[in-house]
Amino acid sequence: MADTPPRDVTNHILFEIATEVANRVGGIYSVLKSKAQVTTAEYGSSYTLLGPLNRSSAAVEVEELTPKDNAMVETIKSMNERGIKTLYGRWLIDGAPRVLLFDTSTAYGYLDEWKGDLWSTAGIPSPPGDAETNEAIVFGYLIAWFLGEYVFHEKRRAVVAQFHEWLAGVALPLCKKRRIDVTTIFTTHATLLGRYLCAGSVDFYNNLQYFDVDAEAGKRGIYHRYCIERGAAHSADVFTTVSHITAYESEHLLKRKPDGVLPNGLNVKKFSATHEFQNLHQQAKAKINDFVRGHFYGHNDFDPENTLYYFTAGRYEYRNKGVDMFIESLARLNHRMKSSGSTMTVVAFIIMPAQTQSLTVEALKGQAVIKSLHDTIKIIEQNVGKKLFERSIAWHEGQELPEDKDLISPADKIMLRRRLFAMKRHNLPPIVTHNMVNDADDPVLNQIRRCQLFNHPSDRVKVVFHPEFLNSSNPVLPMDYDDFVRGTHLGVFSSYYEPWGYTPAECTVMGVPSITTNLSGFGCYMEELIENAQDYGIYIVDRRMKGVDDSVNQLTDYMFDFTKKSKRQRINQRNRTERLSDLLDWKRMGMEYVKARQLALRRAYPNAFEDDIEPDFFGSQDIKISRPLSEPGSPRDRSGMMTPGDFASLQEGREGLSTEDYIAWKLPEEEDADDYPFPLTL
Ligand code: G6P
Ligand code: 1S3
Repeated sequence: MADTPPRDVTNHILFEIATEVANRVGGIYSVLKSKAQVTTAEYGSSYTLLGPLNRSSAAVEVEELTPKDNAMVETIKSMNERGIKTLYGRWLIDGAPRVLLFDTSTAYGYLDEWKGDLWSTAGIPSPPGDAETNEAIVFGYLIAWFLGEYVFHEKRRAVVAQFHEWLAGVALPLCKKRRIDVTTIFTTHATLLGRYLCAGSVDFYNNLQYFDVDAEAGKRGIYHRYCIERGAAHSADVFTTVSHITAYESEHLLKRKPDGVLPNGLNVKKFSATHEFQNLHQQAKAKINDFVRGHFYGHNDFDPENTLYYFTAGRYEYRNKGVDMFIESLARLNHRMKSSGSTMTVVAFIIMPAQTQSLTVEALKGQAVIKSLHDTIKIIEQNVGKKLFERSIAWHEGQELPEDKDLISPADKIMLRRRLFAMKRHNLPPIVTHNMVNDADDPVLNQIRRCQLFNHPSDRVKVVFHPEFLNSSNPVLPMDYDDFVRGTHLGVFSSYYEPWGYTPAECTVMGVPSITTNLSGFGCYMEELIENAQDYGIYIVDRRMKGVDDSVNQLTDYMFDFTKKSKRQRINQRNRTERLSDLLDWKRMGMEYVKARQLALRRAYPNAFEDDIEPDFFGSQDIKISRPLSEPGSPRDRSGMMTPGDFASLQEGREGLSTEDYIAWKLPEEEDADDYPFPLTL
């Protein structure tokens, strides 16, 4: 056989494969979308995302293009000729990466053949009736087909293919079996078994090494899915997860120790001055105030100035996302605030989509009565102003000043009285804003019932369950999620199973303090990086070493202490929280992706590298961010890469990429220290 020249690893091509490309389902969409900017800055047109075609979301998210790269043109042509429909285009997001979407419905004719092949080549079964798995198989075979053809046409440059999550993982064993000349990375954002086991009532973390994984998967009817996930993890050249805690879980449940951790970043947009985001908080809070006035009509006996908004949000996984613990802690907080005579009120929001029928009449009525009251008072205000003005211009020297008697006309008084009567209420303000499909069995509602958090006037903690994602066209709470988060005071995410956790990370970049746990990837990451995370508004509940009751008490303590902060302290803390946002920027986090790709290239093409010793790409570097700079004795000169691994990128010499593309993180300079005269915690 004639020697083929080695593939060019320096100038390689990158494909990222996932089911959430230009198709919002969950967390992976956030990862791909927010990361796009740094990846296109690095790769330009050498980067393409591959996903299944969802026509309705692609219609708004993707602009069709004609491919220019010859291998891409030839590969698409050949697949199209065999009946596979595709859409090639630009994803309309920051960075505008190229995407190639496969219409899986055009490949179902091959399903039975592929299922048989999957069994004979990889030993992975695929029982009938599992539509999600069928879709994963069809997509996986299309991807393997695409990659095989692509490297046939592109013989010069190396190809890195990074797969996200089991749903995109079927192609991995196929690439290996077919010896397709690509190097692969598999990144898992959770494990199937982990999610299932945690949602039940097992002591997950203490038993990780003892689970009989095949039996547990079988008991839950997910053995075939588990095989795909495990097959993907074992077939990839490089296997990674999103956090150390999920790495540990993967080692035991998928039986392969990950090569590295690729934490999730965000596309951080910085404000030039802190007052800008503080003003946004104030504006967004005013909108939440409007909602609260309507929702609690007839019971607005708490002062908005002394009211704090706490919230939790996410996918409705009651136990995994720690909603059980949150509600229990709210009940204890209520008790603590009552017994200490607190003058504060906490309104706690739970934003988690559940099955609903419609908004409740009560929720709609609440907003309507307050709007009518508002409109009526506006009319009265105008009438009063007009009358006062007329009396004033008729005033002569020597007369008494225009009197305020009868400024409100009898008709206006009647109108006002009607509005006040409409606000009379014989029931308590509702807990939930929607009619639930399964009200009696809903775990959140049942926990609220058990804890008797019924929005009684004497309660210092009020609860609002909004079982639908937020959006600005909602008639009851018309706000987009980001605006809502900005207007709150504290995010609470007491998760039991949370491989990463975007929700607290989003709070941080918006300058909103949050509570998370040391069972979440984000919590562990921040705990490792910041010496005294609480000073920065990052509170971490210990759910690892403490018993449940102690963890609940710790969460209650955090929430209670927060109610004791002065407004000034809250403002200062928000400034500190926001200053951490560079820490979560993809410009830093993306570094771990660079390392994973380098490792994959080294493993597939060792001869292309001069030194044959694989560097420890992901070895950890123990640098901590110290106390806030306003605290005595804190260093001002600390800087460094500070990602979980040290930077040893081999891409340095590559055209188009320099270390400058990825910022070295440096704690921003503290503003005038006089701005922070108070100790942070009481
Ligand atoms: C921001 C605004 C201030 C406002 C404050 C309220 O900092 O710039 O004008 O007073 O928010 O903070 P609070 O924690 O009470 O919502
Ligand atoms: C997963 O989504 P989830 O909410 O089911 O992936 C996310 C992105 O990596 C991650 O943030 C989250 O913790 C995982 O759980």
